[in-house]
Amino acid sequence: MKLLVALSALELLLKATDAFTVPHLDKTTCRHAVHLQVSTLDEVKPSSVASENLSRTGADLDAWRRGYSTCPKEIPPTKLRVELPKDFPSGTYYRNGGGRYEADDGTKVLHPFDADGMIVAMTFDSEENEILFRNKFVETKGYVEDKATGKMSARGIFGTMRSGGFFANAFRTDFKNVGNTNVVHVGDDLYALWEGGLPYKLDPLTLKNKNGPGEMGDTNLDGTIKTDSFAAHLRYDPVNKSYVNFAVKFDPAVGSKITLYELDEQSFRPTKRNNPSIVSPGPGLIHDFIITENYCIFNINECSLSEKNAVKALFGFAGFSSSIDIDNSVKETSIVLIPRSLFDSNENVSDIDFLNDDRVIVCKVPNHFNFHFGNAFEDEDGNVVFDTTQTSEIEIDSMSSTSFPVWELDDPFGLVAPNVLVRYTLDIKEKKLSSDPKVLSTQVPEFPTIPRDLSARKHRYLYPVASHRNIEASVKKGSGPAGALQKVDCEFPENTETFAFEPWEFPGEAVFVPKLGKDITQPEQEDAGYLLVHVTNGRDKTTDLVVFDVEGKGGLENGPIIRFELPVFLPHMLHGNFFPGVTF
Ligand SMILES: *[C@@H]1O[C@H](CO)[C@@H](O)[C@H](O)[C@H]1NC(C)=O
Ligand SMILES: *[C@@H]1O[C@H](CO)[C@@H](O)[C@H](O)[C@H]1NC(C)=O
Ligand SMILES: *[C@H]1O[C@@H](CO)[C@H](O)[C@@H](O)[C@@H]1NC(C)=O
Ligand SMILES: [Fe+2]
Repeated sequence: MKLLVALSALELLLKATDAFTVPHLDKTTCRHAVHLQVSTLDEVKPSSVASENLSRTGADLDAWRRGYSTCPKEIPPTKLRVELPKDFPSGTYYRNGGGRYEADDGTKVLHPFDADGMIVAMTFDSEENEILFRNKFVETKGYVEDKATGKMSARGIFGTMRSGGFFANAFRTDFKNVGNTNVVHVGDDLYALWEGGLPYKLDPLTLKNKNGPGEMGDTNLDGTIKTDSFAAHLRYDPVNKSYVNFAVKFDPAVGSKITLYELDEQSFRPTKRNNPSIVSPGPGLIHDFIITENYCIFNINECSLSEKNAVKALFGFAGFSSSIDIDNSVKETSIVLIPRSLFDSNENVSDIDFLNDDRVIVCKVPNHFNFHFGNAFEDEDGNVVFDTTQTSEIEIDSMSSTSFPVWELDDPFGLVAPNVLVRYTLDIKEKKLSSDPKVLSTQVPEFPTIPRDLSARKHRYLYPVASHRNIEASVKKGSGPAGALQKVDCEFPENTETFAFEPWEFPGEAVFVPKLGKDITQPEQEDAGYLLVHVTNGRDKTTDLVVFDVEGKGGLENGPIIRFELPVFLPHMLHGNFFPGVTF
């Protein structure tokens, strides 16, 4: 359940109310000695996990389950002494993710995506060999209310219930904006993003709400965001120095409407005259997208509204996310390419019926489902190339629960089809695949990271998390949590490197930090950087920061160059980014 579902479930079920009358680490050899004021690197204890108690991907699932535990404390900005490589740039690594798994009255969060957001920030200073560490829960309206009342004040989209049982939940569709999915630093501000609502504006140093007291800090950016939500997956355009993002809204009468935004990277205000939008029939399950120089690209699956589950959800017997049915039986899915020129068009670019409007390119490709894309670019021949972590099918229903946390299932990964990383090359003139999809990794890849400055440009390497060990590619069902990192060579996949952690260790999404003095946009220097990752140890309830030097062949497989225990345990987290130059 490390996957992320994107749906505009708020709108979905508000409308549904109308629609239904009823209501590895061999003891790391660190090239750089680590001195911490907080703790030292412990000896890695011998494995206590019998092979019979490991999942098919080699994970200790009991340890994985304990990774979904509340972060025990907030640490104010605190200096750690860590010897850093001299070419490690100054800057701040921010990450967001669910941090709180029960209310004070004991009411549990039932799905990881319903947990209150928490930001962890690490500001690197390689001259002083210091890291400024801090972590804080995102002070959303719901979080503040929960803290004040001791209760779970609102339902979560994935099944978490308000305190008070059945009568406190039936017909409640006012969800908590948990602000838990991504975090971006813009100008002098930090924004916590959650796709079901507006961003929260935070102080980049203290991580407190920027507005207040009294105001919560959720913002539509002075009217910039015209929808009541804003996706958590903005994409960076390093050439035009802008962010492109989208919002999805579902209305049963119209379908799903996807609205596009292009914002300046410094001001976070529009750079273009329009906010193009497209409409598609049926509810959308759209969490992520990608851009190239000329296109915004979505994968739009055939979905329908599950009436049965929507009614159950209204009564509090199901999570709202279960109301979307993905049709796993269809043969094709639509890759939809929206020209970025529409942002500047003089035409009406609102509510474009993408299936019947020749301004939008639709390529049918074999059906698959993906939460996350790696990257996209236009190649020398004018093809659009993109990489995606996909599955053959997905069951949203099985991913939501209203009675116990999903991670407590006996076999939580049993029903999940394992991910593969696949490259698609599209001939956009012919509106079809120009070659067969190419499989790049079968080791259950997820969170495919690329260097920020290669976004929308041609890339060779991707850095996803992967399972502890590789599994047979032919297997239809039975996945596993993240237990390794990969450096995937998209041109020569046989050169892909993998570093596996211990069965009880679970890496989150990695970030790539380019080395000072290197230009990663030059093909021969593309991998000249460090890979940073938080590794959650669910056996000991500790979290380490682990750094790899991935430049050159064998860089990743040589193991970490820095590894130390953070001052606080961090549960499994979601998305983050490194912002060079952000110091305090
Ligand atoms: C496997 O896990 C179960 C349940 O936690 C435990 O009772 C059992 O002793 C474990 N088996 C081994 C060989 O460690
Ligand atoms: C990016 O900037 C270039 C140069 O200013 C401009 O020609 C191009 O249209 C811009 N691209 C987009 C998608 O805005
Ligand atoms: C643009 O105009 C609006 C009304 O202002 C209509 O509702 C849209 O359907 C129309 N969009 C297109 C693509 O013609
Ligand atoms: Fe995501």
